[in-house]
Amino acid sequence: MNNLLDVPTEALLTRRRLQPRLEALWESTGADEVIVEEFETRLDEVWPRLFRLLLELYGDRYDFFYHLEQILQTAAQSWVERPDDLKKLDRHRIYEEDWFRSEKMVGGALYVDLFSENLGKLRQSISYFKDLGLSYLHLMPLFAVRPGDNDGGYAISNYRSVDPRLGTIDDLRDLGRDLRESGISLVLDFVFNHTSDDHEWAQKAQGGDPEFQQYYYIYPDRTMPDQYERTLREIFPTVRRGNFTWHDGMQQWVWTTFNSYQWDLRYTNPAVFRAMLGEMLFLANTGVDILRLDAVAFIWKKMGTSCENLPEAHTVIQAYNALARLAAPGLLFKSEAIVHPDDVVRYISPEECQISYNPTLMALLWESLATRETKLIRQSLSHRHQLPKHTIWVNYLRCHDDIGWTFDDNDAAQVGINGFDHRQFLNQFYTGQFPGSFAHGVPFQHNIDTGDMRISGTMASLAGLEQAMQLDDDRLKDLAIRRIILLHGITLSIGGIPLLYLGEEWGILNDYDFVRDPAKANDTRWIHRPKMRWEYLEEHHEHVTPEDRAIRRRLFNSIQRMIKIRKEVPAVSGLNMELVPLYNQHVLGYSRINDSDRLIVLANFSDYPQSVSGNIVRTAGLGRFFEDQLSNTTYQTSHDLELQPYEVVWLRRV
Ligand code: OTU
Repeated sequence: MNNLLDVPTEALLTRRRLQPRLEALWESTGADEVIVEEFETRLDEVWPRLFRLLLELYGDRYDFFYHLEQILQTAAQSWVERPDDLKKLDRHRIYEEDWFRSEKMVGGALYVDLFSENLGKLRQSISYFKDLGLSYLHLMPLFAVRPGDNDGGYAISNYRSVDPRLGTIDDLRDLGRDLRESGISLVLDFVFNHTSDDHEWAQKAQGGDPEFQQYYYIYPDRTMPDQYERTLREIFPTVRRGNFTWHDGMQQWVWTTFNSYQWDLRYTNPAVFRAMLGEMLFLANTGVDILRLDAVAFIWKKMGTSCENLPEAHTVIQAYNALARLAAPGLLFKSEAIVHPDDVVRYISPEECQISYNPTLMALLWESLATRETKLIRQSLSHRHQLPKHTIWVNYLRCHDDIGWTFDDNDAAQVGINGFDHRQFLNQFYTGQFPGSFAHGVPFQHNIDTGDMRISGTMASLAGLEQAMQLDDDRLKDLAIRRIILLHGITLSIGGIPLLYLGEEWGILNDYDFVRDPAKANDTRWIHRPKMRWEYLEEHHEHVTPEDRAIRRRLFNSIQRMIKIRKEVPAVSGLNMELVPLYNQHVLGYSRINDSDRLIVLANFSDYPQSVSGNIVRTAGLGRFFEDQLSNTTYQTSHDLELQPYEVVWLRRV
């Protein structure tokens, strides 16, 4: 890099130097003129930013230009190979950049094998997804994995082939096409922090190939690992203490943030950046609409830091985003950062991840259920919900992972709560140890040194349905169902893409049998990854009692109905969410506005009725007469509103 030139000038000159390489590629691939022109137009636009980002990451390398060339060629090649129907979609989406922010967007997530055995059979469930109202489907990792334990698919041995038990890459392409035709976007994981220990690169590293040893963090002795450990957290402390694993074959230490067989990739090496770009764009070209960027917080390491959420992690993702704009412009990124709320939002922008999980809202909804109070969730929402334009939250209640209490301790202190003690309480509550708790959860990754713990359990078991059914108590069953509906009533209206973890619409309970499978027994998250209970859909089934069926039906019908209503309320896709001050600590209230459409949501977190003054609703902008969209009850402001235990109402003007 010539120090006398400024970055924009250097970018321009480099772009000129790269042009002949690009032209050679167009020539050799026989790309037609339109395709070439589209790419180069976008390149002119993206290049200054992309160049700056890559310069920040790799500019001090003697071979920087070589890597730039490789990276650009990978992008260009992928664009040429991108199927025509996807290119068509790209062209569409460039002009409709907010397509994913619609009130029509509702997501679902599932494991292919647990839901329907394989990809072929999953195609037959498209009518089910449509019936439920889904327009976004996240399939849990379905790629080739190592034998034995594979962290639910998150230990990938080949990003370009599907786990043969689930189907083939062509089955995936076919499914993607069918989903697209049904108006359902496909979401897949991009597990880019680590590969499995039997991935080709890891195998070559094990074979002593120095090129591939540079793909990972591998050390001959404890010197470096010990230095790093001083400032690292432990993510899976019950798997193995610390973040490094001794590899017998190599006689060396390997950085493994998660399980010992998940080897962290070394993004300080531009060859890794380039190689994973190739895998990412390959995935995009199978027909993925949204890539879920797994474990984003961990992708960059630096001695003396926590190696989480480092500025360079953002730079890597932004560079990938810029490259996606070039080679797969319709593709969106969803950030999976289950970290402190201040750090979560740093991944969210049109230039980085347009979509992000909202772990704080998720955790605080469960917190409100446990405490029956809304002060902490209100405090957090008051300054944490607003996102930049052209981005959106994914609001979920349960997923394949544990629940971690990722709220901010200052938010807690503001409302008189001690964060540390409160987490202890929540862990006690959700593992059913706190007196009066309705929850049947189990600990995940209990760290005996720090006392840290996360919670596993299905939606229904955590919300009290399991306990109520065991006690065979009708009142408790009713309360549990109301809790579940209450939570959905919020994620479906508060602003963001609501995401259902499929099975929760039937209130499926914990599966304690996971311990029988040695590949799962050490990971309690399997308790909330049960098989889909298709028998609930049937009119009669020998294993389902009429009462059980009635409970499941009530849940399914309520959720399906709320989804339908959401899609008819433009206010839920508005940019703002304003809290409505209610002077009742048990009730959460907020308003949503989109143009002239207004919605006010009130949610009672108490197991007793609560009243809210009608006048407050009027001054919050609904006028004198309004109707609850969920129950079709009409109210007027001269009267107070009586909310039933755990009732949620969606109020609109009549
Ligand atoms: C993700 O989660 C996946 O969702 C998990 O299923 C995987 O096991 C893991 O990565 C490794 O691929 O630690 O407990 O954001 O909370 O990235 C879940 C930080 C996890 C982590 C999150 C990770």
